[in-house]
Amino acid sequence: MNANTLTPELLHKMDAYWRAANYLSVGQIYLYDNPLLRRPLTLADVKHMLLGHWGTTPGQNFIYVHLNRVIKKYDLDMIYVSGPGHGGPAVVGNTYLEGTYSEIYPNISRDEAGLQKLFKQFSFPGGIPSHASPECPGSIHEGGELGYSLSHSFGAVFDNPDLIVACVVGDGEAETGPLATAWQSTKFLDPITDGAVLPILHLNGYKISNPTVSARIEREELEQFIRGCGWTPYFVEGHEPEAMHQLMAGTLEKAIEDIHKIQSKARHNNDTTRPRWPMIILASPKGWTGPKVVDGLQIEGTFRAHQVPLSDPATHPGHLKLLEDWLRSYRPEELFDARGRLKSELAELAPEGERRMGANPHANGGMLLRDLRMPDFREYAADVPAPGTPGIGDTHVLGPFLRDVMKLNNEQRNFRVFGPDETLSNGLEALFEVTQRQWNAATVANDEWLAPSGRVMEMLSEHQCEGWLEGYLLTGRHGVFNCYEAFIHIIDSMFNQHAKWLKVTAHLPWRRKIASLNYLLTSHVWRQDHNGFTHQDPGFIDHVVNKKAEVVRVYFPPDANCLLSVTDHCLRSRHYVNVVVAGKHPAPQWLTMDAAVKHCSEGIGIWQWASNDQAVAPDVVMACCGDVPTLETLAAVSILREHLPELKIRVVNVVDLMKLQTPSEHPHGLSDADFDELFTRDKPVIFAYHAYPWLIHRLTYRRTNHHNIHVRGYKEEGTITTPFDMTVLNDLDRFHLVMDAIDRLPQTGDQGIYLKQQLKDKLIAHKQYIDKHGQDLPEIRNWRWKGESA
Ligand SMILES: Cc1ncc(C[n+]2csc(CCOP(=O)(O)OP(=O)(O)O)c2C)c(N)n1
Repeated sequence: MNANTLTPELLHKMDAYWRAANYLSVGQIYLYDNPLLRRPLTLADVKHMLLGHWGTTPGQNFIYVHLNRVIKKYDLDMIYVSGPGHGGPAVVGNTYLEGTYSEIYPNISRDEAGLQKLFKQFSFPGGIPSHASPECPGSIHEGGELGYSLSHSFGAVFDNPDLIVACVVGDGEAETGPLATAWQSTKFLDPITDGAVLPILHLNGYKISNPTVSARIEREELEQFIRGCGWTPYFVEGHEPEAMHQLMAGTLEKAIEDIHKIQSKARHNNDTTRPRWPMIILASPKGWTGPKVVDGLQIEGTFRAHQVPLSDPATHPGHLKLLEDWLRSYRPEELFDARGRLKSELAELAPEGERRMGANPHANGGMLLRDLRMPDFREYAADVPAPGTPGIGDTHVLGPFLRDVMKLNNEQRNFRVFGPDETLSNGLEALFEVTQRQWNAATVANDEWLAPSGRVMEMLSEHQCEGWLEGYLLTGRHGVFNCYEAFIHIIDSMFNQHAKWLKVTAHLPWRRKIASLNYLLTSHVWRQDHNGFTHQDPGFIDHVVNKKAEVVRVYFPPDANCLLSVTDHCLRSRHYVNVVVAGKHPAPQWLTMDAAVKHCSEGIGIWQWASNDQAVAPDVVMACCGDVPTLETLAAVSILREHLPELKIRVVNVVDLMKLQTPSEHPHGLSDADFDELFTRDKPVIFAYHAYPWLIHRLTYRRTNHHNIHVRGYKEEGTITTPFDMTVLNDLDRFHLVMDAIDRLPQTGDQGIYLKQQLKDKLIAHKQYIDKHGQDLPEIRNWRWKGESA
């Protein structure tokens, strides 16, 4: 690498800029006042609670100043993703130095008063978090939970051919499962239509109190690992600033030029051969430029530099002087002018306008968000001449609608479908009529629907699907994640982080709203006939509803027309996480499209055509939520109505789960009066629910009639068995539902007792039949709703 990339003058200035960023970082962690050290440091100038992570910060400051230079030199459209986002002082400090911070937060002005506030607010009550949090301009990745930086970065560059994401990967972070797999993302990147990710593995050697694996294997082994993942690694290693600046500058130029060469070769020759993308391994001391030795212990270059290297001087008096020496070592008087503003000859090193990484619109994706062009979902309706009409499988009906969303937005290139190798299995085969799976590794005869450019993203890593989609949404595009219901749990924690991001950004006026994160969960718990227990887990819903009501929505469309209506709504929505649970197997259809639109708009309602309590108060409410519970409930209602015709039954179907909560808990919540009207104040409610039953209690515990709500759902009884037997194992089947009703309706008297006996016998007959024939009884398989029409 050229050791003279930088002129001495430029090197000197860049080093000064780096010192300024380091100074601001230490200031943020420690200082309450006296931001320019105009007077000797006193105890009163130091914060009481010292929080933050120093160790990663100087390395990230170093990277940032060097990225600024190449952005200017090559006029790059670049954003910065901080994997070890706990190094918040680096991104906050750098966006302050480049001016974006004060533009967004004028109170944090570019002068001494602003500096004082910048320092004080960091990790301070009422201030900002210590990570690259949503409050930080230029950030699409908080980095609090490690592991997702590279996936987010790839999501950001899909369909952004001119964008480069500089992604700092912590060497500790690199040990996480999601990150370790994310290196493979290059096999899913089209060099023509997508941008580039430049990973910078920050090999500072340590995590919180351990060495990192990458740092303690032979350099050659590390190099081979990275090469094995398809990248060309460039090492920048050392600790002596001058040499490191030259090395980093030369290496970055090489990497950017490699990227440009790859892209222009691909774009000019229409050559999509999978390139070896460059990446950088920056090996620098942890806590670089910080205190070397404190109280006899080595700090710089060890794990001890991870958080705050010096303790509270109130309890460690000697540390006050060490802190002052440390701060003064950056020579702030050379960096800031009399007003406390970064000197102009240094400030001019930063890019200008939207080329500043803190001001790049890609990092505030809502600014770039364009509405999807939407087909009319009504045109994809399943024909439902009467309730109970057999259907082909609800997701198979949805497929053509998604296909046409894809087609209509092909030109805008802002819609993708993500999934871990299940798009076909989940019934969305229609997508492949208009697009392919994006795939940039080898193909052989008999492969299907693989192409360098495609809009279906399938890697067998739920983490990548989630991370890519999040990155895609955060940079202003739209998408759907289709997944087996049981395995969506793999990304529980990623969902958490995204939901937190949405909650915080919803209240930051300068952050524009982004498209919702849409999950289509199918191949669900009730229809895992051949996969069995491992594939039966509807618990993601319980997890999701823990999150802020303003952010989460959960939908259980009972049939295909409802699924179309709900999906249309979700794709148009903003800044939510929408969870839609739907079946893919042939199942009865209940509502015409008109009825479905009304039902889904209300989210919950009485199915009048299935009820017979129009003239008088009901004796029992049969409620259902989910496609299979709806089927079993209607079958139960038909048994009740045939055998106990006097009984007045009301059927309530729930599409929007959040309707069950009170409006004080969720904006969709039904008022108490409306809830009482549907569920009565005092009649038994038999509630058949798709997932774990206790959630319904959790959502309704404040309601008048809560003590009468009897819920059936999945209670962790599963195996490989017939569809109906799955419901029997969990007492959700029609026979149990009828027996539940009879138990709560003493007025059914002997008729009820006799019916119950018949149903118990039926359950035994069912078991005997499936044991012998391996399929459900004909009367179950062929059951059709014979009641009145919708
Ligand atoms: C998933 C996850 N596990 C654990 C932690 C706790 N944690 C915070 S920082 C850190 C070490 C990070 O090391 P590295 O990625 O190398 O960053 P750096 O050394 O640059 O700070 C750990 C384990 C976390 N934030 N996220």
